[in-house]
Amino acid sequence: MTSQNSGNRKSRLPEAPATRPAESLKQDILRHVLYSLGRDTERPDRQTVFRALALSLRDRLVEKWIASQRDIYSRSSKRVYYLSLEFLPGPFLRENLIALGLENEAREALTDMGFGLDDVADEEYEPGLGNGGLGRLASCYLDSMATLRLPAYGYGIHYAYGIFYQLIKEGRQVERADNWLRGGTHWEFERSHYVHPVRFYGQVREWVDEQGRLRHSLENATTVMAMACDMFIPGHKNDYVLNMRLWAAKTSREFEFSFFNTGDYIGAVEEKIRDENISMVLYPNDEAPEGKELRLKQQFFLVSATIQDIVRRFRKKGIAWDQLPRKNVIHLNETHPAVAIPELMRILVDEELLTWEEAWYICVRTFAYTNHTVLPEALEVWPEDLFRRLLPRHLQIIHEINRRFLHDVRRQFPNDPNILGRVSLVHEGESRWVRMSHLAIVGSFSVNGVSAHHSEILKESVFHDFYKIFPERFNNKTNGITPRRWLRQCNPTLAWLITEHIGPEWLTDLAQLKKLEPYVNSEGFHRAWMEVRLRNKHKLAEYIRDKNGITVMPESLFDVHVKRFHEYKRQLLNVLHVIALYNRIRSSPGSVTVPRTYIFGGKAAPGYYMAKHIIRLINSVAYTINTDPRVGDLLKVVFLQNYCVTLAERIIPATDLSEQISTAGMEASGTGNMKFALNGAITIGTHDGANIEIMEHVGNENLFLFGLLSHEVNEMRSQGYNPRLFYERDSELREVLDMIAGGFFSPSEPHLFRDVVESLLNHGDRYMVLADFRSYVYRQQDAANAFMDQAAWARMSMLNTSRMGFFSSDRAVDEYAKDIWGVSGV
Ligand code: CJB
Repeated sequence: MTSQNSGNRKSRLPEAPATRPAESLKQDILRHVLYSLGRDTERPDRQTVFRALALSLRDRLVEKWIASQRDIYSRSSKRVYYLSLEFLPGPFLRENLIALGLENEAREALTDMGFGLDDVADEEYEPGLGNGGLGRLASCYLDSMATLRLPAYGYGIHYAYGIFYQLIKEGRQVERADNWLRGGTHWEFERSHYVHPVRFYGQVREWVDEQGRLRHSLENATTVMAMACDMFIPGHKNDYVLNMRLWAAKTSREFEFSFFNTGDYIGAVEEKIRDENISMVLYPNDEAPEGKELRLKQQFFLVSATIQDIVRRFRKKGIAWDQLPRKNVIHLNETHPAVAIPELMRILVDEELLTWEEAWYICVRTFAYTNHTVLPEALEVWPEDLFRRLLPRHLQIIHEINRRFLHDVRRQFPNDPNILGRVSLVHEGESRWVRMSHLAIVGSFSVNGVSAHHSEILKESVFHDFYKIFPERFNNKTNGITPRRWLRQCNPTLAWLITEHIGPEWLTDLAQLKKLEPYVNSEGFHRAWMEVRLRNKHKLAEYIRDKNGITVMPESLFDVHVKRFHEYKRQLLNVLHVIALYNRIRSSPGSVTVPRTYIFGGKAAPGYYMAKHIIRLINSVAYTINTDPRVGDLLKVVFLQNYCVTLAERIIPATDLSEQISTAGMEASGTGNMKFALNGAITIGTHDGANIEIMEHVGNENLFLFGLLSHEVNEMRSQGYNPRLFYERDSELREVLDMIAGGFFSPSEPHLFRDVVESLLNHGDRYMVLADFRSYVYRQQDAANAFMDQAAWARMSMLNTSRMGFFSSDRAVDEYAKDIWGVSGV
């Protein structure tokens, strides 16, 4: 039964301790309904049952967490601290049930109470504490660290508002605040006793102490408190649980009662609000930092609180500071937390009174940095003035790091004076900027990219000078995804089919999927495989009908492009091809034989005009095509609003063709590409990021690669790329662009999309859309032809899944653990 407001009347007040796990879970749920949520156990609604179930699981998680912590303490293991401004965990319920091995028990307990597990799970609203790939990767890695039993901690920010909720209204993206906490915090513990002061602004005072040492301290600083909120991340059925500690900003005023006694009550409250703003909202910009003061405050807030936590734990050991790197590694997820480097220096030098040399020796052996992007606009820089105002002592420390670093570089490269300006931590021009990637490289013992291709680009171009200076620091760690969420949880029937044939070991050893290969020639397995896939497509078709009112054919080719909207990800290239297909259907009926359903999803940064405009174009094209009777079932275009982890879990298992079509050289890795292929979708993609490695693993014949290679992109650019030539030479492309510019898809506003076409024809087509159009069209035709032979398609699909073992985040995290962190499982 799934009714909203009534449970089964068998629900009772808590009874004596039960013996069966399902019964004991049910008793716990009822206890939480009554004592934690204050509701009548006779008629809890579905949301209440969800929350009570979550609390019952939290009880089990906290017990295992305490045991895991004791284990780490008793072994005195080296610890890994993973610092990230973003985590995108997705809904927790199913993941936690699977990890705890309690799925069947929960189903039974809920059925007994008159509820369905799926309906209860649908009540969960996911915490959107990340923008996209980077935050989701951090969550996959925590899952793997827990499964590998690593002594690790995730550290981030407890944003009160996560990534905005996206609505599509009249074809446009509209942003709504994401109040993910409105339903309460059933998964976490607020630790009001774990608070650390974080100090900004003020002035540096220099003084000489009794021993004649030059000392620095910060005067007149503003203090904000960081309060820990802990969420638990269980390993897969291994009784091991990690902690993701997210800091929430609290005013220090609450801790200073005297403040209120001075009489300015309203002023005090205003200050409280200003302080607590720090953790109010996640910046919704993906790969284009906004450069706002509040963002730098957020970064330092995370860093300062975390380093204090790390130092507190280290101090308890009572060992010398030079042992810090032997006992701890601090991993920087992108440059966002890179101010941790001067912060640790400050503590060691200013507070612990180590010499600069001693402190630097410790720092450079403690930090490791992952770069996730080569987009020039995404490489973080901060105006030096802002830094000086907000973090005056840290800027001094950065200057001193830079002075010593440049001194060494000058000695190493006496004949290349220009190198100094290129590698300096401070860019000196009309205005001065602190370059966070340079700080991160100079202050870390390891610098890694996230796919083989990306790591080569770092060494050869973006950080080439640094590679010459510190060749031993550079390495690659190709990204991975957790198979627990991205197969077992999101595609339970396919997971079940796999387990039935090769056993369950693949869940923690994804290379085992290879064992599926003997079955690719079995007719029975083929049929079962395709039946599962078709069932998934039916479910997605239902969802599309419910949400968008569009009827799509489950048998059609589901061609899916879901990810953040960014010009380099080239959703525009995709829609140009959609329009070309539409024109073929109109001009020569019968020329398009494979019915397709195009599915788009993704958010654009609220201030990113072109990305939002492309969303609008897609929706306008969708409307024109879906309402044109000549098209019928041959072509449908759907934009699903508010793409997030929950929605990804619905879409990915139902996808036939996965669009991974970034301009070569621009997508560092991609992880969506892995999720689709793992679930048996075929990739159409460029030679970019991890696509290249996916190709190497699944075989060239099992995906559709097209387009320029990254060196061809560079050559074409340096030779003077002229997009107009492609327009003039290609009549099909010309027709498509003329339609957009001429208002075909916006008859009431004919000029609406003119600037989209302008960006391609008159503003240089920075992302080489026109240069890749023709080869994309050809490869799309290949994909359609392949889809017509369903047996061959099924084979490709199975081979994709069976050969994706390498892309497990367990493999990736294991490489980090062995090659960078120097830790092993407890
Ligand atoms: N990435 O999501 C982000 N945000 C950034 O600010 C920089 C990079 C993405 O990180 C993913 C995880 O490594 C990559 O797979 C993806 O290519 C990159 O764009």
